[in-house]
Amino acid sequence: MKKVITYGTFDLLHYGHIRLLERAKALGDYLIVGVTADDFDKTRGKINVQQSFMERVEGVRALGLADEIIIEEYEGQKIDDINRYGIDIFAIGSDWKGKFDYLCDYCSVVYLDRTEGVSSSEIRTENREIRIGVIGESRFLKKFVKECTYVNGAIVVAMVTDETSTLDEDFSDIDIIADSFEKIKDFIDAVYVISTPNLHYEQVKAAVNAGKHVLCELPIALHPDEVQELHSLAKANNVLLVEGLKTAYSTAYARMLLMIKSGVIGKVISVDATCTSLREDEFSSIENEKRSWNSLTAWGTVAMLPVFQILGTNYSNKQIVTKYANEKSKFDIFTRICFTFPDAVASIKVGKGIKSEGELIITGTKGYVYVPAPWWKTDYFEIRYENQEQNRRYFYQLEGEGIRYMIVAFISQVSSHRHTRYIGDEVSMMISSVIEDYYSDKDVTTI
Ligand code: C2G
Repeated sequence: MKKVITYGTFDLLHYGHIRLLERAKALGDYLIVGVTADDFDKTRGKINVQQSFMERVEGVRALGLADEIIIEEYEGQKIDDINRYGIDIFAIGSDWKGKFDYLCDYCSVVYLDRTEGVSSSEIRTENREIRIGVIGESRFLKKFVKECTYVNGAIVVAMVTDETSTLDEDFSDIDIIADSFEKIKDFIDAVYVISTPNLHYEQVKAAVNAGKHVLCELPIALHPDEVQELHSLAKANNVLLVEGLKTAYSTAYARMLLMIKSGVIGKVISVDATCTSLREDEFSSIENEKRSWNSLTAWGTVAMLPVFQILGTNYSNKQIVTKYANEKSKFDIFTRICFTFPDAVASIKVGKGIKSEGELIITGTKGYVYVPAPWWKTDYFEIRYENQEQNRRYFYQLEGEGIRYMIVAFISQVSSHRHTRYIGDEVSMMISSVIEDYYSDKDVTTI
């Protein structure tokens, strides 16, 4: 009996896949199809896969061509499979020509002509092309605009900025560059907001009222009641208002939260997060400082994320210690906040204008989680115990600092019209509430 094996993601199964499987089957008597696991696809840069693993397997199974379906989970597995299943022929589409010649040592390798004119990527793009308008300062928008080019179905078609005359070539593919939202609103389905936080409320409100979906960097607004109002408004207008903060969308960060929730370090007693950077911008006036991202809005939002996601939002008291660049502008070059919860504590240390080790440590009754600097670009973490032999290390691929995953999540939520909360409303509101307290000098000591 001649055994044939082939592999693929088989997302949104189409004619090209079917023809490939038919021809692979015809090469022998028994066909094994390896369907790639979600994690394996992510590590090889395929992050836009739309269907779940089970849906993809079901698609292949329903065709009735595979005699056996297996999961492809790791690099190098093909050699293992060929040996284990006694494979005679490895077949794959011609887009992989040459890439699998190394398997010739184990079985014969056949490249089958790829079917032209059809692909999962095209289907994904056709299904859900979301036209995005971006709002904010160009230096922050650069990365977002670039990352959109890697995400099927996300196209940046418009931009709102004050810098219309000084934009560089990174923005040359954007059709409409305007100085107000009114001028772009008829050409877009959604907006991404990364303007300075004092502008978020008005901008998000305008977008939501115009029926646009919104991805807005935290804080969504400077007051928690405004955040709540915007969420209600989004609901009433039947659009999505999604909290943006790249860390929350990284696989490693999400896995770390799940592990902690499942009790691997016991009961969490303390969450300690540090995020700092030096000031890259020179402020010409207090007015400019007032309008810019200070330590608390730029870094505090990031550092508070694991605190509230792990310990919840019901802290009983907090102390904010801050050092202003200038008291009038309330631009803090350094802020430390200690939170006390009923049975745990947390501290965040953030700064724009100081430098420290940007690590995250989560202390538990059985062990602790250590995420090395820069922890907010989470791709790696360790679970450490008293007995070092039990220590575990985890690594997950992170593309585009996590921004890419945030865009993928946003696009798929918009096209399925389902709000999957990576950052809960209560976390978002609590972050705004701490920022509100800071601006109203509540629980604040200055140094
Ligand atoms: N295919 C094809 N014609 C198309 C599209 C895809 O012949 N128009 C083939 C591919 O060449 C591949 C199979 O269908 O052999 C599955 O395609 P994908 O789902 O895109 O999977 P791919 O990323 O090619 O995965 O390590 C190798 C991978 O497992 C193959």
